[in-house]
Amino acid sequence: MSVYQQILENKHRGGTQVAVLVDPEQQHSESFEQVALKATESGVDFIFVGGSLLLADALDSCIHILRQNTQLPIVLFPGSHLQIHPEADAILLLSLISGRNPELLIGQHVVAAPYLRRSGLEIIATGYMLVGNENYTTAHYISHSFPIPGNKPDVAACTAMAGEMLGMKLIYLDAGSGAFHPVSSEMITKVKTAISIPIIVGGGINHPDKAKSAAQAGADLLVVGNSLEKDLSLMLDIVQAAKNQ
Ligand code: 1GP
Repeated sequence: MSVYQQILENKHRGGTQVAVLVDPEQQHSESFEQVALKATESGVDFIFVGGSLLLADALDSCIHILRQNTQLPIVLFPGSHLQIHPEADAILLLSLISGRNPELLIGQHVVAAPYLRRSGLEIIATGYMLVGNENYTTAHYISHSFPIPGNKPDVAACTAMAGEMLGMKLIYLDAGSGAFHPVSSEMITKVKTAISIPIIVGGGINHPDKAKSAAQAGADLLVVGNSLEKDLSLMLDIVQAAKNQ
């Protein structure tokens, strides 16, 4: 079954799935193995791979190690067109619809399109929305875009509606990696009621209570990265908190 089909079927069942985000550049290669094993035993649904920077060109070895240690689908969450790897299962083709930077709305996609076509990857068009009031996060800085203010759920809902009307298959609400405040429940619920495609929520989900709140608010898929880089033992509790809603 395709990755998108799995996300859709879960949404129809009313559940919340969990993806663990692995940043190939921020972790040591031994930890890829640990993440893969822990994710499998904890009931995680997907492994996302991606990050903002290319420091050590570790994408290739990261994907190989993950593959050797888990059967979970590996989904690229690329920081740029340089983070495409044909041995993943799928790629979130992100268009930064919260921003007005043409390179991230369509520019890099044009450069990547022929390569993506040849790669055989499952391509999932995703309306990507940065959200938050915090001073520059890495994502905001790198993307040259302003996030949607965290206290403006109507702006987020209208942006998500436009994304769905333009044909996006997923909406990703992201407070940015390591965000102090995750996307609010109010904003998740408002977006949820405005669209019918699945909603991914990430950024700052570093405690089971935050996972529970986002799941209760209507997130179809939670992405957890930073907190697990610091403490892998959180994984099971976060997965259970998300799924028991
Ligand atoms: C960031 O949504 C992801 O783009 C995950 O965020 O690293 O804060 O979990 P964290």
